[in-house]
Amino acid sequence: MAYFANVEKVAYEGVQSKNPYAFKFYNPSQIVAGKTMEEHLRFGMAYWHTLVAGGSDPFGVETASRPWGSYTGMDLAKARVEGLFELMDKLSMPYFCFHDVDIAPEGDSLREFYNNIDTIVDMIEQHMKQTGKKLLWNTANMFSNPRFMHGAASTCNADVYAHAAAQIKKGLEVGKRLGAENYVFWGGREGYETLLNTDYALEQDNMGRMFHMAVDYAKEIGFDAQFLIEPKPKEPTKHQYDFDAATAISFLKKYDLTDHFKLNLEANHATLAGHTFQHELRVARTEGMLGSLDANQGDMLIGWDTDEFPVDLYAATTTMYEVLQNGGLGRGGINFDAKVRRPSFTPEDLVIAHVAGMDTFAKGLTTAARLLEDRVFEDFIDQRYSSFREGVGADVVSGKATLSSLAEYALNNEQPRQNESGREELLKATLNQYLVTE
Ligand code: XUL
Ligand code: CO
Repeated sequence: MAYFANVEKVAYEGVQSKNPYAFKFYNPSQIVAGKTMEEHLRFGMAYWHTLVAGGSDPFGVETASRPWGSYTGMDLAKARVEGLFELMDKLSMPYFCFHDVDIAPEGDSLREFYNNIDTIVDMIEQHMKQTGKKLLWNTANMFSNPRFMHGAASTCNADVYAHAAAQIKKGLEVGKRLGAENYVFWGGREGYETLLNTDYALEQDNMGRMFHMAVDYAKEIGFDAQFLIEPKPKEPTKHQYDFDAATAISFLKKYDLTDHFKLNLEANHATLAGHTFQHELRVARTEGMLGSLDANQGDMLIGWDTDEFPVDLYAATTTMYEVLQNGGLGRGGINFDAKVRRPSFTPEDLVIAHVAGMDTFAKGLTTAARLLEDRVFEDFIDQRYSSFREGVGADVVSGKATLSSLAEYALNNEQPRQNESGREELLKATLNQYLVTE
């Protein structure tokens, strides 16, 4: 059955098109910097926002009208699978991502949940075979159910810890069966509300233990996906342990997990941590830890994780600049962890929103590729740090310099080299020029 019967398959029509159901910039087969756009961008659809979310917010109930809205229970779960594959086909979206609870109802017991998952995974597997669509990543939702009120891998309740382990175990089996490229951990409740009741050290150690158990089990069953941690500083907890890229990397180093994990970075999480998305990508790629992206954006005027579809060309350009510098995303991709606004309640809005997001990143990619090709920032940066390629600077870089040798140099250096302008405004204006020209 067709849920989006009045929407044709979205085609690339170019920047002059006025058709809301056409790509203006995303032309999957177009070659950019040696690869097709499709190969660079590896777009993914987020099951929880697009198939499950209904538009509720802390102040109001659901508003969304969805073609599968009349179903309940397992029938609803099955209808959503049909909706997913139809939407992915219409949007030429190659990948999707889900939490266990997105695809199947939890039922009354863990056993029932496992059974429900198996039924839906059978169906998803069939559709994947027929359509060639792929699973970018799956994960376990260990934050919605009330049992996780104190955390999952960082809970104070060992039985809840065991339940979390059971969900992860099943998630890894599902990932293996569906050939997932990655497996994600986002610790929504892994953090604290107050340190007055918290054993911080035990909670951190227990999280480290859970990740090692996941690595061991994946090895045991031959699941070779890339593991990813998705940092976020807060919300729902006041303080989330995987605060940002730097904190998550330091955690992974402490628990000897860097060989098995990279990061899944999300734009709105970066801004909640007081960083740009580019900052988070730069930190991760510098450490060889850039895994995958959750594409969305927050709102300057609202302080929470609004998960808006990304339409900011500037941010998309600086993001794709980092991705290109990283040599691509490897097994990662660009997952639209984004939801339509509450008043954008029609099924058509789901299509329009993805078109907007995909176009934004396609344009970000082409602009970033041109900036790199012309070495706009690279030549400037090379020149800016040139004093570290000769004389005393070269001694610092090679490790030859000591505090004493540098002090002696400074004492004898009567005319130090003058500082030069950082030219921030010029660089930003140049980026603007690249954004508005082809
Ligand atoms: C929540 C969030 C999650 C993760 C997966 O802010 O981003 O949806 O992406 O659990
Ligand atoms: Co996310």
